[in-house]
Amino acid sequence: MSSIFTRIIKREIPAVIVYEDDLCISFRDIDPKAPQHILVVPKKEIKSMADVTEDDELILGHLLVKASEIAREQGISDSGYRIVINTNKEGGQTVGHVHLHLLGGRQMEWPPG
Ligand code: DGP
Repeated sequence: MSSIFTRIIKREIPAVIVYEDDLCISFRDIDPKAPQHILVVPKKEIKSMADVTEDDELILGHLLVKASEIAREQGISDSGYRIVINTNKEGGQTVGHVHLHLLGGRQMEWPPG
């Protein structure tokens, strides 16, 4: 069974897509936790950061580079933003397909909840 994010990649489920290339897709989170809340998702269906191997080095680096570019395009680069990767149950992960949250447009707090 494909993950919900793979279904977005295949256009089986609609999403507000902000970027896409051969390795990743980026779209607005359906339940935003900040004025800007964008997900950056590898097209390879890696379940979680706990499942990453050395083969994923290029993909994971790519996600971070694209998140930086998207933040610049969305105008939150200078003001600042947070990148989050929730991992497994105690990490708060709810979708079993690695994704990076790009959050911005408001002051972030530390420590996170
Ligand atoms: P996480 O809890 O870290 O696994 O984050 C999953 C995020 O995915 C959560 O913030 C809500 C978002 N999400 C779940 N289903 C959909 C969907 O169908 N479309 C979009 N755009 N976002 C989704």
